[in-house]
Amino acid sequence: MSDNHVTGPPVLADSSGHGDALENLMHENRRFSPSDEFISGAVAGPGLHAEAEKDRPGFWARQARELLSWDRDFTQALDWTDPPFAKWFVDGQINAAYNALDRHVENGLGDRVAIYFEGEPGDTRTYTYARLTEEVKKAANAFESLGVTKGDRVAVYLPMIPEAVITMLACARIGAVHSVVFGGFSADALRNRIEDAQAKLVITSDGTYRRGKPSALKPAVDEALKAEGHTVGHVLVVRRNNEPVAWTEGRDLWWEDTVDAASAEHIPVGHDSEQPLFILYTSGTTGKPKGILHTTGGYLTQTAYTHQNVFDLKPDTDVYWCTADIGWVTGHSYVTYGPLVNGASILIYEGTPDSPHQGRWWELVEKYKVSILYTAPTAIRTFMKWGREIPAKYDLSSIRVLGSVGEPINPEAWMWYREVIGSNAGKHGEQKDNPAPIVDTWWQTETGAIMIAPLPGVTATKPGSAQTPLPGIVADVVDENGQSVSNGHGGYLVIREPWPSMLRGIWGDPERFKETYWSRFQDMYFAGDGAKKDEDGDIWLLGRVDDVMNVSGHRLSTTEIESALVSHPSVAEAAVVGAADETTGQAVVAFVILRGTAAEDHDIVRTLREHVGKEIGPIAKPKTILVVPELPKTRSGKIMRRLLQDLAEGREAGDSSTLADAGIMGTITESLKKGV
Ligand code: 6R9
Repeated sequence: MSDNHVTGPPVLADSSGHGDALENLMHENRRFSPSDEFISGAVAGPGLHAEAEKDRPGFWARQARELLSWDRDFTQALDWTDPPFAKWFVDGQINAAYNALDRHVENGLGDRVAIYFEGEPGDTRTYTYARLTEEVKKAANAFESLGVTKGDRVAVYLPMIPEAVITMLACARIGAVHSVVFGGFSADALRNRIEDAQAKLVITSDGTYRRGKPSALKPAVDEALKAEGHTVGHVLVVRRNNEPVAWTEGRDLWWEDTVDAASAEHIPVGHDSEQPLFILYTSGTTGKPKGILHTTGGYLTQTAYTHQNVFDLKPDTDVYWCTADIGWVTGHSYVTYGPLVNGASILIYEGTPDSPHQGRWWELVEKYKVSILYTAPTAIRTFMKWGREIPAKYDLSSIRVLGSVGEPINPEAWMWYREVIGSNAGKHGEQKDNPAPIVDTWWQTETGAIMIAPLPGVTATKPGSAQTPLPGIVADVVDENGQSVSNGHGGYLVIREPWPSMLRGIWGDPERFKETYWSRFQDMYFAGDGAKKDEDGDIWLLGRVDDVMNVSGHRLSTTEIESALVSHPSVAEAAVVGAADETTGQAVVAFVILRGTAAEDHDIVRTLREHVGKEIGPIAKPKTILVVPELPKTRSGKIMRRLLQDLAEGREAGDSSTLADAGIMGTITESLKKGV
């Protein structure tokens, strides 16, 4: 199966996970214009679109020069002579860490808070820009002393603690390429990523805290490095929860002995604009996760530009909180790079939203006077379930911009976000006259930064729509043949022109890069999402049209989970679908055919869930595993997941006329009723 394989017309299949969402969406006609007050103070004005349309590379060149400090100016904004391999800001030299740190200190902002940190147990730390710069310099010296040099890969397996940001920036400073692996991924997943990137150094912690209890991380690193022949020379361990850890002498080092002891003098050098900055693995439609490669100059330009304009950032007064984990691209672009390059004050919170109580986030907003909040629909829907009286107990009056990312936001969640969070003007039920604008931001690991979103002082927002490509971005919705659809119609979301923060490739596999993203439609980047243009030409995202599921805003591949299931000796065959789920958007539902006597094992479902957790990570564990005698297949042997999805979502199965065995759906339904 090829990577760009499309499983069905997106306008028919609503994979956004909200039942009749598509129909409802198209009848959504509420509009919320920005207030006069917001417009008059807004960072982004309507002129940006016009400027970008006139001369796109020139527009980006201006952003690059105004938002960033270059060690050597670039000679050309874009080199697109060898598509799809783009070079942005050609010949430029720049240091990402200098841009995120030193230059703010040189500009007299050393005392501004860069990071407010709140640990799950309630411990706090504050890093000013001066202190953060010093910490990053020490880390850069320490990494160099461990033999890490420009171009080397560093695997990062850390919780949401300041050392995660320090590590990323220290790598960037010395030109090393970080590969952050989400702490919720298993030892096997970590080993695969370490091997694929041939990492030299791993940075981890003893662990973290989860719902009031210590939770371990280092054992997974030990497990991942058990096999001979890996490339890792050292494991640097941050002490976080003080739990005892196993120790490999000569390989393992404590952060406090190594980094804290290093010199705080470190002179940054400019790296080529196209110097690799990081690799981040993401799920595609084939089994093996892809290492998405991002480089320096273009990535920094677009993350800083979008962070400033989409969130209307006023860095001297705002407190910005993006709730994403650094294990995801949102944590790269909108926890670390965009905000710090822009000199913002950010909040980092280590734990879960319900620890020790379900008001923890709102308590943090009140405590730190968070003014910009950026989170995911799955979190909003969870808060909806917990009840509006919880946030109402807190003073959220500081909030002035709200962001959403990760999956389509259904209009109900959008309205709740606006009314309950964006309108709160105090803990006694006071309401704002002008609720905070909501920006629904569409983008991907591959796009590096936000691509489609309203501009808060410009766009009249619509609940549930990401609306307009940002100035400088040329996105479109096209039909099967790559023709632009007219307003009121649906199709496939594509990007027509290169953009600065676009992925530069898949680590170690240039062919797969072309094949995956650039072969479905000629000369266009195909994102994997279905979308629709409404009567105004605004874009509504409808979810993935390939075999990628979106569970709580996390990308999971059906094929990857299927491979994990069939790797268990009891499983003969498996098919996985994403079924609509009220809270998580989609939930993983697996249909399995068991081997031999495995069906007699009463614990088999639990065993298989654990097995997937071990192979990929707890987030990939199927919510439901259904044991079936057969799977519906076409004559060419392709599993018809659409039919299984109907079953998983409690519907009558749809058209099964292309099945090799027409009676199969009846057999499956019967067996599910009886229990095999
Ligand atoms: C940033 C991020 C990307 C996929 C993407 C799409 C979905 C993200 C969305 C959205 C509708 C939004 N997605 N933002 N769908 N509206 N505002 O999430 O990156 O983890 O790579 O996922 O997420 O399906 O293709 P990533």
